[in-house]
Amino acid sequence: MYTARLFAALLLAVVCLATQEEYDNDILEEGITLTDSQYGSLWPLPQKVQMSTVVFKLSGASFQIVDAKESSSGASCSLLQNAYRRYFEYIFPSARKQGHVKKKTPASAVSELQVWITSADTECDGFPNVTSDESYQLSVDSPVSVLKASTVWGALRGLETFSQLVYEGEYGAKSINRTEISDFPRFAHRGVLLDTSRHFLPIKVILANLEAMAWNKFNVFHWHIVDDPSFPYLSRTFPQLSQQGAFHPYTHVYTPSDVKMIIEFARLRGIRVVPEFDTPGHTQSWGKGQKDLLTPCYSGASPSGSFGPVNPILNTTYEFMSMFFKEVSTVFPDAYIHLGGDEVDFNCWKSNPDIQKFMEQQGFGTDYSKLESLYIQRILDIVSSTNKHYLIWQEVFDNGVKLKQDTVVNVWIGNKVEEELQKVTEAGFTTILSAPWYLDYISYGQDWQKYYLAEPLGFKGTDAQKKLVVGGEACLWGEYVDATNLTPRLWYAGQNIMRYHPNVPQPNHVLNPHMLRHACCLCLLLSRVCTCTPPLQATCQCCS
Ligand code: CP6
Repeated sequence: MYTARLFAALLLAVVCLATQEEYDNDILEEGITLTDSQYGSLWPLPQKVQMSTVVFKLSGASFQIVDAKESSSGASCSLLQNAYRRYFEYIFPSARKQGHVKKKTPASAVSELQVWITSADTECDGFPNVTSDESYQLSVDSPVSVLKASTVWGALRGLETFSQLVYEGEYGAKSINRTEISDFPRFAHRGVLLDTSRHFLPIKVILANLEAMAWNKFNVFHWHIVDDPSFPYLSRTFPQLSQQGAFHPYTHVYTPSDVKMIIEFARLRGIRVVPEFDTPGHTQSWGKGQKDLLTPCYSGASPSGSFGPVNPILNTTYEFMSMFFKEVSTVFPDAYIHLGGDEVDFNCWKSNPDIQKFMEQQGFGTDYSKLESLYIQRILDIVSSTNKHYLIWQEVFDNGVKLKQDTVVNVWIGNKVEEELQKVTEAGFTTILSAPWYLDYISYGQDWQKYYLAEPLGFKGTDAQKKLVVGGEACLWGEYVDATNLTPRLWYAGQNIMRYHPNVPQPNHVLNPHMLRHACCLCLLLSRVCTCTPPLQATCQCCS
């Protein structure tokens, strides 16, 4: 059921990642206490909101989103022009296209939202990164509202906020209250992990997810693109990897142009795409198209026919990886590549006589984590030489691999999270937290409570250490997720979610128009028919 309740358990992650800790702005200019419902559509709640009871109308026939005269950005910035059109259509789903006939605007209406980019470098044609400035100031007034941001990235967040302020007043007229907002995200890295190996995810599902991420101000798509079950990444250098390793060599692959499209769709929404090529474990699918890449496991004195992690003792392994990551570094523009390094099973390495011999030569004894470290070290050097930074799962840090100072350690193991964050930041590494936000994991009970309560800065450490926590990620591992359930599982977890968190103002109308818009747009994107509960039927146009 795609209804307004679409907003997910995930939102909790937003609560933790993108909102302030305490709200003290509940007093209106006019001195009236603001009821929670007026904040109802603002998600995540901006840092500072001053909302008045003065209401302006907004008409699809006259309203437009335009560049402010003073703006350093203009008609040539297609990212913003695109966003103006998109947000206009969110606000007026069936009205004329933005920029056509202009009717006279009635008094007490907002006729324009002027978008003012203040920095000389608007970053319009660039890619967002971890230091991007996403702050903005929004002033909603009549007849002109102004959205001010130093770069396009802040403007995108501000447009989202503006659209969230619009609601349907009496007789369905679009309305917006006089409001002053200034906002910036609490954390720079607000990620969602999707796994396209356990189940192939069609492009439109990935795009729908990126759309939902933008609505919730998430800014990193961590693309766990390949893993044991399948290799859907179509490599130009090694096409046999997906030819042999994908679930289907033509229909269940991401071609270079697919990947390009996903990256551009994300960029237009201020979202980074960080690919993960997880090695040396989680690589069964790589072995199908790349002979001798994986370690042959032995049963007694002879090969058992099964394979383990990447073979770390062959030169050919590193020759292959050099060429592979050279390609990956050109296909994905983000400054970071996630190199995995998690859950390496040593049993196969232990069984293999060549590996045993190598261990002896290196003086590693029986400590296979040393072999793992040797492998990872070489991969890190290979990737550094392509001028990329890298992220790794926490085991790589735990095993004492020597890491470049700009490495980001991804903490995912659910127990001792605080201890781990303390250690990682004490060693001076930047970190992002993924535990406990495993939205694929459904227990018999309300998982979202613990998601809301998780606090990335809740460990003992200095201010300098806390600054190293750049954010977090909600993970949707793919074992039990495919195109049929991804969107509802990630973005919808029942209306009570919104009501639980103490920091989230409680909308007294949970089914507010903003959420409705989200639900409807998702319906359209997924070309699925959704059913709406009776109060919504009148307004939810895409629902039957
Ligand atoms: N796949 C890969 C996974 C997990 C990891 N790596 C995973 C396992 C259990 C939990 C969370 C994640 N499914 N490649 C670990 C990062 Cl609880």
